[in-house]
This record gives sequence, structure tokens and C-alpha cells, in this order.
Amino acid sequence: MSLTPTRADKFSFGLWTVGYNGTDPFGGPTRPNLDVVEAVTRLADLGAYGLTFHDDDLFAFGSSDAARQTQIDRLKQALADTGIIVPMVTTNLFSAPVFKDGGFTSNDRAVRRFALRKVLRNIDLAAELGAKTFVMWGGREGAEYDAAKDIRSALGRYREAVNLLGDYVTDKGYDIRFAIEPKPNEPRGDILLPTVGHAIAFINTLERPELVGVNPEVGHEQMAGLNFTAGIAQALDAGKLFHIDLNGQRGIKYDQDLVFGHGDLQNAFSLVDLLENGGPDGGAAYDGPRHFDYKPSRTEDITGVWTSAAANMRTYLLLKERAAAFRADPEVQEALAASRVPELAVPTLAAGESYDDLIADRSAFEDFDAAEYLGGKGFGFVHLQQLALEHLLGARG
Ligand SMILES: [Mn+2]
Repeated sequence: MSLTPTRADKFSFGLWTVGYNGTDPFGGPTRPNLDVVEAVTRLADLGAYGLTFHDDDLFAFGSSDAARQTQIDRLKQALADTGIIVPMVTTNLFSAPVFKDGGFTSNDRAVRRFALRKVLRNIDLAAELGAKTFVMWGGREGAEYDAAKDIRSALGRYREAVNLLGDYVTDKGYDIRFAIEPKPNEPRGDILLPTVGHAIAFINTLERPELVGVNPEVGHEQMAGLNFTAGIAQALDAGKLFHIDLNGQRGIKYDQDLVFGHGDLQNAFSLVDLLENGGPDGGAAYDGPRHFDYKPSRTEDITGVWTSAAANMRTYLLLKERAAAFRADPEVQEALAASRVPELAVPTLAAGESYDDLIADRSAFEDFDAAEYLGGKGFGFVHLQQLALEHLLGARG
């Protein structure tokens, strides 16, 4: 298995990732701004296949129509020159002061109408560039104070907005689906739709739920103390994994956006194993872009930016290789069987068996020996996890 990224690996990067200039709440930029043409060219050289962006990453908020078009044309030329595609586009409804209380769910109705117009315009651009996924991260959709936001009204306005966008792409005939990106907090004290589970529940209340899925980010779920791999498995179970944001996070703290694998490495291993080997036939469970939403640390110079971009892809490919070795190891297969992992796929009732049949089955209850489980019948999960760890460390084949 090659560790050199190719277009077939479907690695994509946000323009705001390699373009991050190092600004944080405590200090200004440590790097100059990165031009979009250089970003596309360097990412192509490194083996990526896609670039994604917020409207404001490509042309500054409030740009004239002419300035906006100039940047779009420069991007299009760079795409034509390199073969890089734009698989996903998203809208910035969080940076400009007008969005200080959110976009779709601002208490200020005029702001909500402005936000919808900004998104509709950007959906037209997404369609023009051939993007198939439109991500919605509602970073400012939230509050710091319970009395400040009527959450049920806010969810109503969120629903109204997404329903309108669904009507728009349907009427226009655009081949675009939406992906909501959950995050529990930061920049708001609390953000609406804080986790994958909240988002999936919300999607099921929409008029066109089939058009809307999730774009889970590693760090965002881990900021909430949740198991990212388990959240992805539930999104797959619901048919809602439309896109994914890969990065690294170390525990419940601010959004670190580290390189993929530079956070919870064991969870990154199980995630890649799920994405690459968790399909029904043991193949890939997800065939969309492997999108990196990380930030090159502000300690890095421009060389460090490209080193870190390459590190994301190399770590993914290393984990893919390690996961394949894990699956191919006969001792792992024995351990999986001993842990009865495959047995969970067997339905609890036999085909055609009713609850009457279950009640009539004495072996299920009257003759079942529950006492055996005290001191016996261990599952051997620790041995299995140690084998995973040893593969992850390269200590086994
Ligand atoms: Mn993040």
C-alpha cells in the first residue's frame, strides 16, 4: 500500500486551513495571507484532489461584484491548470459583525434575511463550480445566556432556512446536498445542534430530509467528550454521512484543529478502520472526500504549513495501512471471534420467530444459566484492543 497520496484517495482541504494566518484570540497573524492560486497549486503538488472554501475565504466580505468575479475567475483558472476540483462549498455566517448573534437564527429578522441571501448567492457559485456538497456550520447560531435565546424559536428559524434552501436547489435542479456541521461551543457559549445526534434528530424534522446530512468534525465531537468513531457509525447507520472533517483534538478544551492523528490516535485508528473497512462487504463504508479541517499551528512558517498539510494525508494513509494489517492478522480474526464481535450482527430473534415463540423457549430464560457470567464467560476485549494497539504501533506485521 502506497503512502504517497493520489487523487484516488480523495483528500481535500479547506482554503481556510492552509490559509490560516495564525490569528487567535490572544494575538494577530504570524504568517502573511495565502493566495488561492498558490494554495491550489501546492495542494495539487502534494497529491490532494479537492479544495473547499467559504465565500469570504475567496473574496472578502463586502467585495464589489467585480472583485468577487476576479477571484472566482482566478480560482477557476487554477482548477483548470491543476485538475483540482471543488467537492464542497460553504458560507461564512460567522465572521462579519452583522452575524454577531448568528445568521439563520439571529434575533434580528433583517440579519436572518441577509444571511439567507448570502447563502443563496453562494449556492449558485457552488453549483457553477460543480460542488456536490454544501456544508453549513452554524458557529454563531447559539447564545451565551439562557434568557437571550428562545431555543424553540431558533430551531424553528433554522428549520425554515434549511427548508427554503432545499426548495431552492430542487427548483434550480442543482445536484447539491447539504451537510450540517455540529459543534458544541466556541465561538458561542452554546451552539445549536451541538452534536451529530442532535443534528440527525433535527434533520428528521425537515421537509426534505433526504437532501440533508451531517459533516461531523473529529475535534467538535471530542470537545463534547464524545467518541467520534461511534458518532460516525451512527451517522452511517442513519444514511447521513454526507461529508467528514478530519483533524486532531486532545480532550475537552478549545477547538484545537490539530493535524489528523495528532490528538486521540487510537480513535483516529478506529475511525479510518471504520471508513475503509466498515462497509457491508468489508470494503469502504464511505466514499466521499477525506476532508481535512485543521489549522497549521501559529508557530509554523509557510514551510510548516505545507509540511502539516502533507502530514494529514500521510497519517491517514498510515492508519489505512495499519487498519488493513489489523484486519488481515489471523490472531485478530481469532480475537474478534473470541470476543463475539461478529455475533452482534446476528438478529436476536430467529427468522419468523415471534415473542410468543421467545416466551415458549425455556432455553432463553428458565434453563438459561445467568450465574455462569459471575466469574466466567469473559469477552476478551482487552486482548483485542491490545492487538489493535500493537498494529497501530507497528509492532505486528
Ligand atoms: Mn474545529
